[in-house]
Amino acid sequence: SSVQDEAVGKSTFKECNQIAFYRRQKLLHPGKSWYRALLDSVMLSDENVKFQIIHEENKVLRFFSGRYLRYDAKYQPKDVLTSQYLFDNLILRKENRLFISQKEAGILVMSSVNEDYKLQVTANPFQIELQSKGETVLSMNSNGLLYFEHLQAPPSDRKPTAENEDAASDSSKEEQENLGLWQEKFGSFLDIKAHGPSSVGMDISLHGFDHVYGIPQHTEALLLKNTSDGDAYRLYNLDIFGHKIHDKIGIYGSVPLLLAHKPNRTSGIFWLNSSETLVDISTKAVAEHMPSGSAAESAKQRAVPLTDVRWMSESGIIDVFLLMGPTAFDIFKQFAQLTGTQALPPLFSLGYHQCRWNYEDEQDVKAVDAGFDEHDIPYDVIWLDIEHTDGKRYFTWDKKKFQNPRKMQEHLRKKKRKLVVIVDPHIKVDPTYTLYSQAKDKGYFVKDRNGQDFEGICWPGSSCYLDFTNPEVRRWYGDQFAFKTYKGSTNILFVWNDMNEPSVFKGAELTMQKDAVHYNNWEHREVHNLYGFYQQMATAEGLIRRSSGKERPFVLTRSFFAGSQKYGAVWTGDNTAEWGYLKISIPMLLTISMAGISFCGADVGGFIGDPEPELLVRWYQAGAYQPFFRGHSNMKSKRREPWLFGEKNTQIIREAIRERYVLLPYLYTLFYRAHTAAEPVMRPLWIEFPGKTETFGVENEYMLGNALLVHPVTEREAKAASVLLPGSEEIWYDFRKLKRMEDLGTLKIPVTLENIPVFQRGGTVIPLKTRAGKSTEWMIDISYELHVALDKEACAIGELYLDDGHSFQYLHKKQFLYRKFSFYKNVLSSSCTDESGQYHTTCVVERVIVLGFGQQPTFVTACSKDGKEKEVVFTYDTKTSALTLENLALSVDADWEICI
Ligand code: MIG
Repeated sequence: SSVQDEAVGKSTFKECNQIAFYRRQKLLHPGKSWYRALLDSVMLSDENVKFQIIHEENKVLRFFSGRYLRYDAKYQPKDVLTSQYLFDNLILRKENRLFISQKEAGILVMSSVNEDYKLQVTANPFQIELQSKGETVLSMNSNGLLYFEHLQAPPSDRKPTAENEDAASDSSKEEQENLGLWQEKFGSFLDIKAHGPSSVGMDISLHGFDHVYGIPQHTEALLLKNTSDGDAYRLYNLDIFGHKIHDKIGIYGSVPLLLAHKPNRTSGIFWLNSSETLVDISTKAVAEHMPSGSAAESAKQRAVPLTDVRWMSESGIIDVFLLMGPTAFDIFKQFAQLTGTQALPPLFSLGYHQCRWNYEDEQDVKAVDAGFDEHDIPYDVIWLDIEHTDGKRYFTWDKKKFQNPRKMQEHLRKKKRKLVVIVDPHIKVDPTYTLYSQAKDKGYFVKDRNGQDFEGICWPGSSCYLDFTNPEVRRWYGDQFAFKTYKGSTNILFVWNDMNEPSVFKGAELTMQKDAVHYNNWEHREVHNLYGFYQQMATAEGLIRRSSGKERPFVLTRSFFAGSQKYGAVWTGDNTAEWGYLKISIPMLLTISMAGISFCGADVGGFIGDPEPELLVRWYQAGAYQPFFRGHSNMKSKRREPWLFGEKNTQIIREAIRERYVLLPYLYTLFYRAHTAAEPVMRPLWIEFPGKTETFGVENEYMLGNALLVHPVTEREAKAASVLLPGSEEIWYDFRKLKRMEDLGTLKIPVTLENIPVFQRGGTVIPLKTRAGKSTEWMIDISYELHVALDKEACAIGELYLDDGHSFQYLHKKQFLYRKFSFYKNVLSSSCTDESGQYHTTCVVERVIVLGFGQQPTFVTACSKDGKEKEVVFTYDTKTSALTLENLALSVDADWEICI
């Protein structure tokens, strides 16, 4: 209707119903599938199972193979996966090799050798059911929504060119237009589909599950909501300035990984597709689903939840990974086997980052840097936004404002601090700009549908976009970071990739035309969600190469995809300085973390607007306990360095940042675990308490590792916070007062502006520094303190990971320490967790605080493994039951015991 057409013109971003492939797929209603499996065609090899399926109407045959329906001529995002041996990691693990256990009319059952898994294929309609130990976990195509548009030749009367776009006259053509098979309009934008319709889709049912999570990035709640028609979760990387809260439109980054949880099991679905994707979710109660033929089948049925997830992608293949868990930590490992683990960040990048659009010039940088020292606030990195460049030509400097960038960096280096500069993917069209002219000559830009370099407007004005999907372009781009090439750069300079959705001002939905053309002739629509992933990959690899492979890179990206964790950090983009954005940042970061990207954060203070001082304070307190910790503000926002809001607020912010620095040994250890074992650093409560249903929807607090529960205050003038301390068998301790909490469950905890509620879980040991320093590098020699929080059995266990904090020596030379601290029968012992690692440090454990220690001890001794024994000075606080052991001077890199 004309009303609708007007709406299209007015709004910049699409509603689902304005997306043609969505409308096409929605014509297919749940019911009997058109697909039938030809079970006689089954071929079972060591690595996969293959058979054919046929579409009953158009008789198109396809292969179904172990994990995917494959049509080779379509785009597959290969670089996302880290391993060639995909089959090891999927439904069909090698040790679970399948054999055909049952074959009868219309049904084929394959079992794993140990009978843990069964895969039941029903021929007509085609359906697959996955069972684990007799329990149906997942089923595919049970609603018959398997959808596959196969490549076809354009109708001869309608060659896809812009010229005949107005030619459509008869009604069938109009209908065609509405389906958007060969072209699609949005406002004044025309998308021509040179290869015609290529959409794919499928439904997957999760049996017994009504809690689902994941598929970032949206400004939405932790628990995925049921979608209604026209309101699907959208995975399409977009630059939405001032995005709204509680919206299912896609922003900046996408990870098509969904997790489902019930008390005894977590399952995952990874829908590996980099084109625009929509996800419908519907949870309902159904009669309990029993594996057919099971004895329980005839038993009385009860109502159980079922969640249907319908995936719809504009293009590509169906390449879906069913992650079997059965725990959330198993899912994280399985997903990491596919897409890699979090890169181990250089230690400095876990410190505090001070950013603004913009720090104006060298004097400004020096003054802000000095401000931190003057006010005795630790920080590690100062950032330069786009204004530092010569006319938004990245890799250059504004010669007036930054006359001597090297000198400025030498100044920062002496202060043991770093610099991060922004490097965006759009390249100013300017023949005198070497980067542009080289890329142009080499043909490194994305092309438009007519084969010319795609031109869009961005910060520099008319711009071209590097084609990062091309490995040669990535190589060349990475080489631009070489010290020789990037004039004025030094090895304390690191990089921020922004605008890489990519953002194109005046483009359809402010991004690149889908019919733009990349490397190997792939259309942009195929790779859209990977554009930022590839830029960050190129940048990170470039930074590694500039150090001849020695140093860890740091690259922050705004746009991301599955696997981006391998290349650095992400942040949540342009949030607003309002309380609601602080609040939503928690589920947003938790969702990103569950999707494999541990190194994430939100702009502290809120990017757009001016936070009231109280909000800024609360945001610092939250950010201090989140993985990536950066204060940032918009060009139009007032200055907001931490000391600009009066003595009291400065004091509180200083304290929050110091707490962060003191906590770094623990945080760094968590990152090592994220790096080696794919455990998210920031985790929703339910992951730590998978059996406790009351935790499943909690999104106003979270766990940092397994030991700390953090409850940011997100309300103005809060006098109390309603905190859930989960687990009936747990003991929780106030992290600052060191006092055991009397009660469990949901508690009203009084709060002041001074800090936010943080609790340590009984049974854990947290390594800390005894005090903060000016930056991480100033803290290398500062001694350690252990917080040993006892559980019901008066036991505790924890770890410390340590290395040089910046190089790859931990990997190549095994130069690291991985220590374990355990408290058992009144003995605290320090031992080695990984004998293969060695790293010498003169650092000592200075102090140990045992929380929840039953009674005043009479005598405490410390003995090192070489037999030296000494008496330990201690104090015991009867009010809190905290036992403090002082002046220990026990080597961090040696075994020892403290006997109480
Ligand atoms: O549209 O480079 O999200 O952090 O300061 C604004 C300027 C472009 C968006 C980023 C923001 C950054 C800003 N950029």
